[in-house]
Amino acid sequence: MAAGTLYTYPENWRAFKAQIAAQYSGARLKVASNAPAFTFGQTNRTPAFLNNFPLGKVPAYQGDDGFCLFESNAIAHYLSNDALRGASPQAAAQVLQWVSFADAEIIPPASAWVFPTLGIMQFNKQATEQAKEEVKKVLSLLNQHLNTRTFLVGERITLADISVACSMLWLYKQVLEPSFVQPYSNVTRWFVTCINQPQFKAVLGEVKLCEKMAQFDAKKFSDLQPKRETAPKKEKAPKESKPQEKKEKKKEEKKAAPAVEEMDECEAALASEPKAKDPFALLPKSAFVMDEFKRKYSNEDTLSVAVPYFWENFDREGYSIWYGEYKFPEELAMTFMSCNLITGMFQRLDKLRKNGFASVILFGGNNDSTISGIWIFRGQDLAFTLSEDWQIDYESYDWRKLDVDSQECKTMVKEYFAWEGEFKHVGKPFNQGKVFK
Ligand SMILES: N[C@@H](CCC(=O)N[C@@H](CS)C(=O)NCC(=O)O)C(=O)O
Repeated sequence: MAAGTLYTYPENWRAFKAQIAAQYSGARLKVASNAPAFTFGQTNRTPAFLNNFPLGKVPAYQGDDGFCLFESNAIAHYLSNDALRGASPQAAAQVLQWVSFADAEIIPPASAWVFPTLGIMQFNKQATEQAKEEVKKVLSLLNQHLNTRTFLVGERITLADISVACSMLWLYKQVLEPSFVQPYSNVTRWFVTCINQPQFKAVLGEVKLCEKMAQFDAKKFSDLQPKRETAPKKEKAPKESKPQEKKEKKKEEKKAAPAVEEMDECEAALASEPKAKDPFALLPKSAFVMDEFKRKYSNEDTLSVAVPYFWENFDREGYSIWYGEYKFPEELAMTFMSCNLITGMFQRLDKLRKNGFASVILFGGNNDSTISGIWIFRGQDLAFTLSEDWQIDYESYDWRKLDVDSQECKTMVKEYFAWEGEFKHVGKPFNQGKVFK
C-alpha cells in the first residue's frame, strides 16, 4: 500500500484526483499544502524540491520510500487500487480514455470560461462564447454516454469518474447554472452522485453547485494585478487555451493599452500567498556574502580554499556559529531514516537558506548513531526562534553558541565543513554528511 506526501497548493483540483483515489484505495497520503511543510512558489523552487521534481510543478508526490512522481494523473493512478484503474484491460483502457478526455477536451474550454469569472484571466467575449460551445459539446457527449450508465466505466466509480468530475468541478461551481445544464440531466445526476460519495466528500467537502452563471469579475481581476507584481517571478506555465483564443487575445491587447496580462490558476494561487516578512530585516548589512562562501564551498576544495575563505571573510558581528546535537540518539534506528530526518529538517528550513549554512553529520551505523552539526546564522541569536516556520525540528537538538575565537570552534568548523578529522567529542565514525546551503 502506497504511503507518502502530496505537495500542492490548497484547493488544487489536480491534487484532488490523487486525494480522492487515495480515499478509495486506503493509500496513506499526507498533504503538504501550507507552510511550514510546503509553500507554493517557494518550496517548489528550492534545489531540494527540483532535485526530486525537475519541473517544480505541483501536485508532486514523494513516497515514504523515496519514490517520486509528478503529473497529477500519474500520481492518481499510482495511489489508486485495481478497481479504480479498471479491472480488465478494456476497462483500464477506457479509464485512460476518460482521463485523457478530461485533460484534452474539458480543461481547455473550462479554463477559458471559468478563469475570467474568478478574476484570474481577462475577459474576451468571443473566447468565452467559443468555450461555452465546446463545453456544450462535452456535456452532450457525456450525457449520451451516461444515458444508460451510472458511472463512466463499468458499474463502480473508477479513476475515470474521479478525473472527469474533478475537471468539471469549477464549471459546476461557477457557471453551469440549472438552465444551462437542463438538457444534460444525466451528467448532473452523475456529477452529484460522485461528489456525494464519502470518499469525494472527505476531500472536496460540501460542493455548492452554481445557481447563477458567474460573469467576469473585473474588480477581482484588477485587484489581483498589483499583487501579481509582488509575487515571485516564475516561468509562465503553458496556458490551457486554444491557439485561436490566443490570437484573439493578442488582438485585444493591441487595442487596449496599457495591456493587462492575464493570470493562470497557478499564478493566482501565487499572488494570493501572503508575502512573508523577512525575520532578519532589522539587522544591519553584513560584509560577509553568504552566497559567495557557499559557491566556494560547493565548487572548490574545502580544506585549502573554502575554510580559509570562511575565516578571512567571516563577520563575527553579523553572524554567529552554533553547534547542534540531536537529543535523542537512542531513537535513531536505521541510518537512512536518520538521513531523512536531517534532509527533512533542511527542507522545512528552506526560507533560512539566504541567511544560514550548516554541515550536519551522521556518525555511527544502524541502531548506534548520533547526529551533530555546525550551523552559521545571521545575527547573534538562534535563528529558529525568529519564525514559526522554523520551529519544528530545532527543539530536538541541543544548541551551543561557539566562541568564534576558540580553538574548539576552529577545529569544529574545519572538521564539520570537510567531513574529516578526529571529531573527538563524538566517539563514533563518520557515516554520512549533509549540507544546508
Ligand atoms: N499537467 C500537470 C500540470 C501541473 C501544473 O501546471 N502545476 C502548476 C500549478 S497549476 C504549477 O505547479 N506551476 C508551478 C510553476 O509553473 O512554477 C499535472 O496535471 O500535474
